[in-house]
Amino acid sequence: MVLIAVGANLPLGGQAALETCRKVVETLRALPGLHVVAVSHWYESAPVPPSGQPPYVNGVVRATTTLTPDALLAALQQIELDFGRERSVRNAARTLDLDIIAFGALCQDVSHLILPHPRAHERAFVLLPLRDVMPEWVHPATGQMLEALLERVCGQEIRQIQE
Ligand code: PH2
Ligand code: MG
Ligand code: MG
Repeated sequence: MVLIAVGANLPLGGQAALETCRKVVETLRALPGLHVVAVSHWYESAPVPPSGQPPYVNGVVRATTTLTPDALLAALQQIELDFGRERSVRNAARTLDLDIIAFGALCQDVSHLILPHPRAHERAFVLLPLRDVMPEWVHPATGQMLEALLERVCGQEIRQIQE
């Protein structure tokens, strides 16, 4: 079981961020070695930390995979590039961000890929869509249940986009 966070806050050509997020799910469905099991609703929130950037569209995809964590990361980074991602400073606005939130119960602290994602547990824009696809999720490193983590981020402003 792998959980992939999808985020975007810049249009790609004439394509709005929400449309990019929907399209990337189709790209993930076509990725060899990845089997998409569930896709969350889409959510809109202000950038964290606050900045003058456009709001983000976020969601979470639940999948199974035969890829290794590194191979999956490489595939996701290639998809980001295919969707116009340009890397500049940290937290810069982006046309697409794909983050591995968790790879089964794997806990690793390797600099290029920390698992589970080191900030996932403190972000409503990850935890709310995660609940859509895996309400029974338990944080592999701390043993905290998703509901407990959600209580701690309930002050963060976020809204579900009506589809
Ligand atoms: N991603 C970030 C930084 N800040 N804020 C929101 N609301 N959504 C994101 O996906 C996001 C962010 C770095 O990847
Ligand atoms: Mg990110
Ligand atoms: Mg990222």
